[in-house]
Amino acid sequence: MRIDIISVLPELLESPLNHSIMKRAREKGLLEVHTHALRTWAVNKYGQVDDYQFGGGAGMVMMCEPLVNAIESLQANVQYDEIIYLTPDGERLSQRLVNQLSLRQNLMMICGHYKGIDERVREHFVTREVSIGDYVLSGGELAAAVLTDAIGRLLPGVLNDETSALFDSFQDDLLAPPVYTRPAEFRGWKVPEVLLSGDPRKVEDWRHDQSLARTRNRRPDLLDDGA
Ligand code: 6GU
Repeated sequence: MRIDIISVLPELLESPLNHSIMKRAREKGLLEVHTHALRTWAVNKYGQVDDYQFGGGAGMVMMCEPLVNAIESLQANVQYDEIIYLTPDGERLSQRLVNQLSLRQNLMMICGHYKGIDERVREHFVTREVSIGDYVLSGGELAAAVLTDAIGRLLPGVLNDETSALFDSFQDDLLAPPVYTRPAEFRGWKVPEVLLSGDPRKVEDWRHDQSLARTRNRRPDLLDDGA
């Protein structure tokens, strides 16, 4: 999978995508992430990429021309399956959407800043708009890093134990069960007996019960309608 990300602050994207699982995925060539500084396509020598909004009001808007030049120059080399604009008014990100996007070959992501990007770019180039939750970030970069991480870890060969993503919270609309490691007793606090039993059937049943109970308690909305 190849992901190209257009941003006014590409440095913000690098660190989260250069450690741990994402670092390994990139080193193995399973995930190719290219970040692009929008200023490369600025309209003047001052590096301008934003301007005042028509109609007045506080806040700058990211201009059409730099964005469209950036998009089209990337499109000259790669056929993108989706051009995703990260924006708080987009579709709320879910594991379902992450799963879908992980099946694509080439994704482009556009990070908004200030008041966002000129609406005409959304109309004529963007194919999907994604928000990572109902709160406002100062820019789309952290959201793009979140989306890239969530997608990247699903790519075949990225996780060591390929089955382990199957047990993630949300992968089947259930939260993950509690986990423990050594020692079996710490300050008198014991690990549940069943996990030491060596009986895989019992362990599996216990984990499923715990998942259900945890979901019922914390996120009943996940059980209600299967949505
Ligand atoms: Cl994608 N962008 C910004 N700026 N804020 C957000 C977001 C995106 N998703 C949630 N909040």
